[in-house]
Amino acid sequence: MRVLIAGADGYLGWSLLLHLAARGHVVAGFDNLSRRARVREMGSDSATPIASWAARLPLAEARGIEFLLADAAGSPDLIAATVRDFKPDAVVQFAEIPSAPYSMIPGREWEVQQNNLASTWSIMNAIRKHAPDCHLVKLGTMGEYGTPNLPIPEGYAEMLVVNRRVGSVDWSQTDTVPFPRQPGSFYHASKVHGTINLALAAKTWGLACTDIQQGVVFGCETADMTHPDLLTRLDFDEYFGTAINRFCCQAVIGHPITVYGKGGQTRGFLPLADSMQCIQLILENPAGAGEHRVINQIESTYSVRELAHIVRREALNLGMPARVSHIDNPRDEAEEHFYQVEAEKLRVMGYVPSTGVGAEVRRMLITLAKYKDRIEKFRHVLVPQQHWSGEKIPCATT
Ligand code: USQ
Repeated sequence: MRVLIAGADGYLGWSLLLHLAARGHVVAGFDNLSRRARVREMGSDSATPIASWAARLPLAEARGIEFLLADAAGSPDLIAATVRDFKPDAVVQFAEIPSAPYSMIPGREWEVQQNNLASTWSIMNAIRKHAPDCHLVKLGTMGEYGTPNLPIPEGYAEMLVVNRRVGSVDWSQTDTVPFPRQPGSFYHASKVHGTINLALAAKTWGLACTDIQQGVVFGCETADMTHPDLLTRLDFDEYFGTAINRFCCQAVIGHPITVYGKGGQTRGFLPLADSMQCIQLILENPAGAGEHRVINQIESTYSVRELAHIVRREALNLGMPARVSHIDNPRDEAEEHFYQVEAEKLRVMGYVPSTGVGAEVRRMLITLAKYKDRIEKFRHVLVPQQHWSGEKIPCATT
């Protein structure tokens, strides 16, 4: 297969480039390097010492990968020309700003939405014009659904309106409709807007679209990262770091593991290697023309509190003095709630989880311990300050 990856320099993009190339696919990727710039602007860096763009070029070339500098949001003509010339069977859209906290910084809300909508828009148009049979795989998020008091299906659900009476007429009715989206940040809202555009592009232009509603990915390497130069980035600051990755970096330097609020917030999680396995399966089992296929991509669900204690346990077993601390929640979110997710489509395609969360956390702690000094240098980015209200004040321990 010929696969073009947008956002190829990021956490998932670089990993997927290596993963697909190692399995015989013809791969090209592009990126505008904005993730590197934004993390630096937030006063942090990747815990893993990733190769510079210039150093990644020959590494990619040696694996037959084409690697280009291009801004999906800002250069639609360049993206169209890239799709025209590369003739992909599939495009994977990762070229979005992935952070909920960043999207809640006053003045950055629109930057996130504009970037994320524009980048998907230029890719959709490039496919429509130059590769209408190409499969578009877009990374959405489980956070699009929010935390409803209902089981979460894969994208669409049968809805029954009951006891809807107008005068003496019973209007009770059933239909299959998109499951309600209730995003909790402007970032998550940008992903909902992307989903709506994708569904329309499938319906009206006939594009073959898969919308992945992915949970929180964790892990710092895959089997394809055979040399430290090939490592993907791993962020741990309050903006671009995510729960388990942050917890492991905290444990490695003896910083308290920061559970926000009560810690009953429950999410779907997935190791990095499994995310690669799932995307490969999705590419090898494409959506049909005109189909908007939604897939929930998680391995299992955990509360943040449970995860913090798993990281603590694994760290203590490795002799790291880890402890868990509850701090004021900077976010506006439910801290105890119902959470049940249907994630069957990938299992039907053959997804087999590769490892348990405890084993993966242990592996991460061992790898991250090598970069302890790098993480220590950025200790100050571990306690969150950015509140959903827009205020920026360090959160206190509860
Ligand atoms: N949390 C803590 N302590 C921390 C960091 C986070 O308790 O130090 C909590 C948060 O309050 C939240 C949960 O952990 O309840 C998840 O937060 P997160 O930062 O790991 O993930 P989130 O902001 O939801 O976003 C991440 C990725 C995003 C992806 C999403 C999947 O940044 O790109 O879309 O995970 S999901 O969470 O399912 O929406």
